[in-house]
Amino acid sequence: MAKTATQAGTSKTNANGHRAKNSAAAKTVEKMEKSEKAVTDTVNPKIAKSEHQDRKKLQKSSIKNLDKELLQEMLYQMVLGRSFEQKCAEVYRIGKIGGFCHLYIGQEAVGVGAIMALRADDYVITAYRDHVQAMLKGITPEAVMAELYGKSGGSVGGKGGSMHMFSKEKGFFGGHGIVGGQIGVGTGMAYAQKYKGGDQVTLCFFGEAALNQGMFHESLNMAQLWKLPVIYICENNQYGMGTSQARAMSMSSISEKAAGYGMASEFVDGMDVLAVREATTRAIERARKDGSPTLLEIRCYRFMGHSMSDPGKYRTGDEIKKNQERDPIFLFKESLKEAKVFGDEDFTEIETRAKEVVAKAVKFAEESPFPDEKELFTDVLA
Ligand SMILES: Cc1ncc(C[n+]2csc(CCOP(=O)(O)OP(=O)(O)O)c2C)c(N)n1
Ligand SMILES: [Mg+2]
Repeated sequence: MAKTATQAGTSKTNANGHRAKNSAAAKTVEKMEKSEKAVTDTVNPKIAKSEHQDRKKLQKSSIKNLDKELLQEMLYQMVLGRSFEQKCAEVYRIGKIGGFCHLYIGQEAVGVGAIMALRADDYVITAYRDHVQAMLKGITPEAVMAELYGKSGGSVGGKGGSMHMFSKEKGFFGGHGIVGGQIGVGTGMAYAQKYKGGDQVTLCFFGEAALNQGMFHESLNMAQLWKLPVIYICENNQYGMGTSQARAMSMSSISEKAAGYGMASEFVDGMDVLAVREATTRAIERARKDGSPTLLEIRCYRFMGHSMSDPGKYRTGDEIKKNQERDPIFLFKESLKEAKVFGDEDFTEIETRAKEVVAKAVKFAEESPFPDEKELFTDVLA
């Protein structure tokens, strides 16, 4: 069952990251909590549809309190992330991008909701599914695409590729390929922030499969003990490569694992960008105030394979379709339209703008030269 923050003194919110504002909303929240199990269980398009409707109600009540420019930027960033990655898939298939390539399609609400709640001087670290998060932290689409192409204009000169976007200036510390490895590094980054005496925070993203690694448990223990300003974001897309969470983890409720370390935690619906933003904002406030860490379990679903080379034989088309009924971009657009914040022409403008940015990024990557041969032995650590 979904959990609210476990620490005394942390804010009391409902499990889905929205504060219940009236009794109708409270009832909807209750229903959502009951259906949490249904999100992951049997393939039932009817349930997916009713969850979509319930979630829309919550979004519409949150939208009323938010600035139109912010809403527009959130939608733009989600659409940009989606268009960018669709283009990645396209150019990967014609051999422009080599090596591993893990797409974020379906998970955009997690990155956008969480990273847009940060200040520019905060830090982010993540795993290899990193293109969209890198852009959200300020690395340009050109530099991300050129990195994917292995070109010198890339964020690390074309020597990192898809899994290793990085920018110290922007506070984006990778792009890591070792599952769970970044949890320890992220904890160290938060230690450095505290040591230096600022009030910056670190968002440390990882997949649910990383939780079975010792690194997760050791890091949470230290972060709580030493009060480190880190927000652990578990993007629970329900699969680690071809293995479902149910087959690999003895306990399904990830947010409850925080209780073992006396840490605050929340379960959040990762299809709802506003719920993600609200839950992350609460966690950030706690971290800035006295360094308290938080574990957020953000339940989502990846619409594409694990990587571009995944044959996808471990799940059915029906299951994917059911989850696509809850597409985070579609949901947010519908809520914005029904709340009369945006009309069709605004969506067209946003989509056109995103496509133009992606086209510019591809042009930049195509025209950027490959790294010089003399770069072969620079930045090499052995
Ligand atoms: C320590 C380690 N073990 C195994 C792998 C191989 N591997 C790469 S991705 C992956 C699955 C990780 O799934 P999850 O953490 O849920 O992230 P997702 O891909 O779903 O975003 C595995 C096992 C690895 N890279 N590192
Ligand atoms: Mg996963």
